[in-house]
Amino acid sequence: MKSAVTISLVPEARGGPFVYWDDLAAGFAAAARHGFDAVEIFIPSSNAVPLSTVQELMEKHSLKLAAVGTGAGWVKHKLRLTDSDPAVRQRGREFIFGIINFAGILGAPAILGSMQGRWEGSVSREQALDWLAEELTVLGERASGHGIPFLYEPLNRYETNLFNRAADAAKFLEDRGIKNVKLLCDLFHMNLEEASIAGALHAVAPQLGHVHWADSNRHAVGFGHTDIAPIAAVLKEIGYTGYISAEVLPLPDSSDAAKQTMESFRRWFR
Ligand code: LER
Ligand code: MN
Repeated sequence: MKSAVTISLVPEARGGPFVYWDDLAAGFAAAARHGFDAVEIFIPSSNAVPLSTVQELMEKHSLKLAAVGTGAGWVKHKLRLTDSDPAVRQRGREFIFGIINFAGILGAPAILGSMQGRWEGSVSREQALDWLAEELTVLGERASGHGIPFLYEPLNRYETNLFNRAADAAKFLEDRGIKNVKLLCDLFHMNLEEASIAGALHAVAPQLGHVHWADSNRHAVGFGHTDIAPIAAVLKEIGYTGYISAEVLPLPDSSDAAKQTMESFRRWFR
């Protein structure tokens, strides 16, 4: 397993669960100082940051890129893949193509989280799921051009009504024959939605591609009340070798959230 910490360059996401903010170079330097293996970044769009800048920082600090989020597509550009307007869905797909390419060149997967949207108004659940399947199929294919999977993240009920639980999302990917899409399991969402976080991780083991490592209150693991022992045990038992990435609030501040995350990572996985 490998450790990662989040950096957001999206002002519209302010208040969100990211450890470092606004300054990519400072975020990389801090991640290296704390001993992380990688960073996970949230960028306003694929052309907002030069690829070479990220490449140079990765080399300078010997850090990998764990993943690149597409959340700005929703919070900044209001693009959703299940929007009733076909032009919005199309722009959403193109926005994510850009991120897949950006991340792919740097050896990382792109994530679909809040851009999945929700079914509501004139859009039935059935219709939204058909669109979601179509988009995930195309996005998985596009990512395969880089030899990297695409990541789909079930979210809690307050953020989407498409998929809230990991096993439901895994079954959907399987039933629809969607290739090269892995699941991102976020412990914060799972704490709200799963009967058993460890049980759900076990159930989706073959499809598990990435983990957002957060406590019950979305603070760094150890700052809330999630029982981590069975979760860590199951990740080891299933032979998970991917990223354990801290998508948490920068509380009490970024440095303490990063430090606590590394302490939890070393405690459970080293
Ligand atoms: C994204 O990874 C996520 O978990 C959502 O809650 C958006 O912040
Ligand atoms: Mn997440």
